[in-house]
Amino acid sequence: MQNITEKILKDHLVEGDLNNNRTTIGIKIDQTITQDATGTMAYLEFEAMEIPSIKTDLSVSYIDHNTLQTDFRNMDDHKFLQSAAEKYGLYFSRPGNGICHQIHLERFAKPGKTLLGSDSHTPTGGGVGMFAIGAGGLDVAVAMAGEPFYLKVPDVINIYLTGKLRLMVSAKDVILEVLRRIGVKGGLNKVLEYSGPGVKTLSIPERGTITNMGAETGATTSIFPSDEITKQFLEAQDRGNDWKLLEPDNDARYKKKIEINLSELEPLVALPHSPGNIRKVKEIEGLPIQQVCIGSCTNSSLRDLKSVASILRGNKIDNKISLTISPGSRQVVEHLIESKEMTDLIKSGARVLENTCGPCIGMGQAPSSKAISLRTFNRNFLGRTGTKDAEIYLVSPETAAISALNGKLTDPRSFKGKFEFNMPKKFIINDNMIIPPSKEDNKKIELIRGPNIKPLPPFLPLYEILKGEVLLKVGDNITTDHIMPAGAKILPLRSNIPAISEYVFSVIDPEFPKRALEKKGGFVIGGDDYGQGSSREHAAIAPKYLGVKAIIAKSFARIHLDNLVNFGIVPLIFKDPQDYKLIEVGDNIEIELNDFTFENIKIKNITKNNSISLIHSMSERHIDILKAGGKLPYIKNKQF
Ligand code: MIC
Ligand code: SF4
Repeated sequence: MQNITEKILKDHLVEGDLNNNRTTIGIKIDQTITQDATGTMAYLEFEAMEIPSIKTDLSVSYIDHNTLQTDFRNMDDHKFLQSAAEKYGLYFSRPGNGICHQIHLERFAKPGKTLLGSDSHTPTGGGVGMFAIGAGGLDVAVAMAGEPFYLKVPDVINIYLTGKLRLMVSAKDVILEVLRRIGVKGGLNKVLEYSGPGVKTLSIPERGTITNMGAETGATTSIFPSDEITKQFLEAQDRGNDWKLLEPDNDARYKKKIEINLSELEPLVALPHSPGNIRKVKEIEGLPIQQVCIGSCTNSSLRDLKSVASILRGNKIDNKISLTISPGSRQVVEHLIESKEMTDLIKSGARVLENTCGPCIGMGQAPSSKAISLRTFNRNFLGRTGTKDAEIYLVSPETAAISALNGKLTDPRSFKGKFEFNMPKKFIINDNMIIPPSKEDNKKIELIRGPNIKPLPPFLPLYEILKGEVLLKVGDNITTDHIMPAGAKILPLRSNIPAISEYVFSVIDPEFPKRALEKKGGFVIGGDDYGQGSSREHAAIAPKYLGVKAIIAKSFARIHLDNLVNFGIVPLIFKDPQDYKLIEVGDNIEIELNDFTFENIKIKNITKNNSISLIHSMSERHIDILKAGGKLPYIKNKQF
């Protein structure tokens, strides 16, 4: 009576008790992925572990984020990453090949296997029944070294699908509906496992869209069964041998069941500035828009762009709209060229961009002041476009395409033209932009370090009494894009911690880095779900570099909590969330960790002469890592 999650976790369990969902388990990781914005740190960390080569079945280093090369820095990073792939035995997906999650689904993902990726949208692999988890770069580096990945035993939530999507309602609307129901922290320490008769009506790219954006619920991962449709997809990718049947047992048990009737769904939209802020498109139809961006790891598959081409065919976009399309991979592009659907896109006025993350991470295409940008992406956080006062609305490719024609937000069901497209029986396979692991003696291979690659700064061990000032107090739903913004200007600094730390919290309080350094560090007070969003460990490393000792919040997002611990910042929680009100910026406080037991700990507020009780949600392992001064020293002490 096992569900899919239990089956895969049981197969991969190396430590802990699967039946006790209050505990931490260690699982074997079969595959890893990194991308260039998190990869440089991950391979510097791997280097620090002094392991000659990776120990996973397969690891891939992708270049897809930092592809706008306005000076030497991004390409310095690419060269470093290529040399690291060669030295340590990884596949290397060259810049311009496509977005990591899209390519991984096409070329490498395998049902029943585990995947750890230094990117929060790694769960895209769940579309083919892979147990795919996002994590910080250091956790991925440690997995590449053959060590288990540790996670809380998740609660498995069954999303039971019935019915069939109606015309112009698509997979994006399914995941927006999930977000409408459970919100941006409804998935915390949970796996969203899909089943029911509706599953077989969804193709693999559609399933990938759903598991991809499951990340926005904070879920550990999302997963679909591996069935006949998965088999056909893998066969069409010339990977029939990678298929295996993976289904829940008939009497599988779940913690909770959420039923979604696909036939009843309508086009949905996520309003600024949270992917959990869902409305029906109908409710705000007519909203004037200035920009439409189609692409990202959520909606850049061949299925999605064929659908867009079908809507744009023979039509012209509105004169006031800038429409960009970033295909997910070269395979997608080659097909669109062969079928001439690329011509439909171009003739309509679309600006076809490189196959990368592009506008999704603010690598170009920043909208105009106060613009409304309609995007098929997964995140609409403040400032993420590169324009602070712009607003992002998240929609399906169908809603985006018809809205681009009309110059305003439009329910795609009003499209009167012919809407049809056919998927190929066999995909065009061309892996010439993926360099396989080198067969040469890797000891001789040197890592190429241009001036942009700076070594990891040394960090001080944790003290038993933490003292200092409250440097910043923020509200609920602070994302890693608030803590460590991305975009074309800041992303090139990802391999240079001292330089990138100058931008910590710059969207909220540009003076923060200066103040933190002047005060020799201190504390940050947060609200609910602090650190939601991306896996970027820079949102922990850079504050650590500035001297941040602890974050005291109402609750934390999973990946960010791991990252804080990995770099020696203590994540603490208000025992009574109301106490959040009792502490202000500038308060001088002390926290005694009580022999590092973390029991009965309190904030001693010297300025206000009061005390506040704290708790935490860390495992014993987390505490050991903190005591060791972070995960690198912890791993080194274990001397594996
Ligand atoms: C994102 O979508 O925010 C990113 C950029 O892909 C991040 C990773 C990063 O910050 O490098 C993510 O989702 O983990
Ligand atoms: Fe890239 Fe955007 Fe996907 Fe992140 S969410 S991996 S930036 S496409």
